[in-house]
Amino acid sequence: MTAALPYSNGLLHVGHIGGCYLPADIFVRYLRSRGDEVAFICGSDDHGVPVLLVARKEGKPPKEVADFYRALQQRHYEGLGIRFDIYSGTNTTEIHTEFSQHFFLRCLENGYLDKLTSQQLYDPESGMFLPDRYVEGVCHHCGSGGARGDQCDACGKLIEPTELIHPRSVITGATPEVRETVHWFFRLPDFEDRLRRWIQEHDEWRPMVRNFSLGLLGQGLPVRSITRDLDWGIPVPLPGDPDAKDKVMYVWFDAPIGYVSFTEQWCRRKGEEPGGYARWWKDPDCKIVHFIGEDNVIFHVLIWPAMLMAEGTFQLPHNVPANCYLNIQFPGEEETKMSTSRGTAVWIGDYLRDYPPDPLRYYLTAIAPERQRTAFKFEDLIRRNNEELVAALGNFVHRNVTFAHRYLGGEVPPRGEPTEQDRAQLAMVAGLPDRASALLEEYRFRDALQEVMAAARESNRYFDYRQPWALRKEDPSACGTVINVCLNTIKTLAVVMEPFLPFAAAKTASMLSAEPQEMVWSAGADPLPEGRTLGEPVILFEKLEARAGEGSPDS
Ligand code: B3M
Ligand code: ZN
Repeated sequence: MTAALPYSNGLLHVGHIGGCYLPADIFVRYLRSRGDEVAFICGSDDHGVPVLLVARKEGKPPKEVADFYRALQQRHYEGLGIRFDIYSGTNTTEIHTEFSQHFFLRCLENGYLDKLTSQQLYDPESGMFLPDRYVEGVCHHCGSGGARGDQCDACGKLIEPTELIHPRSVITGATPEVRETVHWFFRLPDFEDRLRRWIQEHDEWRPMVRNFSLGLLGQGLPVRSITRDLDWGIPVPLPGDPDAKDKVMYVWFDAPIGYVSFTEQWCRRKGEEPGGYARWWKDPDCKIVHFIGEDNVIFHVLIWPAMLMAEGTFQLPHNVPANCYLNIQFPGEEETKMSTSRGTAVWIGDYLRDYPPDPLRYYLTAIAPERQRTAFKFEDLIRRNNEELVAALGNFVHRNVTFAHRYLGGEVPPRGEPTEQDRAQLAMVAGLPDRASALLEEYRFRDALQEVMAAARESNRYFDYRQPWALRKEDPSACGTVINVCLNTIKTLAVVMEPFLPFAAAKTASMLSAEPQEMVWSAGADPLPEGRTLGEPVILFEKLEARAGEGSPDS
């Protein structure tokens, strides 16, 4: 399991988290609960122009910038309960250099790289070539302004920098000139047929992912230069070739290789012999899943699989569940793109200073842009926390655990002869893990969470209908049965909510005095032993209030 490697050039905001890190974490937690062996791999994308531009602005060496932001990113993931097995960085380990150079050389040996003299944009004022994001202009595909020299945000297509309309150097503002330089080009067109067949076989993939990629294939893929005139990146490993001097790999060439090199790094950290990565990347019993955002589809569904085919010994990804963009909407304003530079985002560090992680995980899943773009609204996060997490899920758990402590000696009461309502409730809950699984297996995280919440609401209705507070005097045995049914409901809810709300699930397990092996998916509907002593009741979700200014730009 991988989640896209964020550039180590800035802070994480809710758009990043909702886009791929949270769904990946949910899926990993679910698979582990189900008993699968999972490697959850991530780290920062340290190379290329994105980091160089920030280094320039901050007047620091790129390595210092990458190390700084990587450390903060790691802290923010941890704060949200997103638990990678390894969070590395493409500029942190020799292993990554070795793997990247191996891929480059294999692609070359296998005849998929051409060395060509090509025309590149050059900034006469700064005296340097302007690869990728060093140049901006109007997109030659769709005509939108603000297209960067690597990709257009508006249409998602790759940009050929020399074809940008009205190009402008990001460094000096100068109009670049075209100069010749030698680069290595990846023969992407050689893979068109294989890529098309492979994508067509996967009719279970999200329609956006398939349609976008098949659409690009329909227009024909270009050869892509995979080297750059920069001194920040993985060196081109051709010491005998004077043309390779001062060239590094294009950041999008070495970045996805990070998934593999970080896997190897993790295996060695666990004390395995070199080569441990192969069990994950080459054995068809292992399935590779890449969680990404919509702007990365082209790289993960076309270019990276083509690189894997060119290398020749790896398996292809099993699925590439991409989310669409998550926009943001501030009170009284239009919905807009989240943007670090314009300050239109909610940063994870800021959020975690004032609020607990589960409500954000909940809200980001509830509005996940799985099929189309959606918008983050801070006041909706607060409202849904209060109306849904507090009022439905938290309330159900709290009212039962406190009832058992107050009136039933803090134990799981015996289950007597169930009524029709008790039976219906038990059946509803017994089916919950399977209903949630079916949705999770299809990467429908939003719908799976709705199943959990629907079950919580129905359970509250059951409690209200059975009125255990009245039964306590009229029919103590029936009262015990209702609380027994409810405590078992809570157990199943905790198992099924764990991937989404891990902090609340852990608290719930301790209220039930449950051992870890009782809280796995397959044991989710197994009954709690009667007579077990419960843990102290704790509050799962606090009622939240928006702090003054929260949810406005730059608050
Ligand atoms: N660094 C993320 C981005 O486009 C990019 C992902 C690399 S995944 C191998 O912001
Ligand atoms: Zn465009």
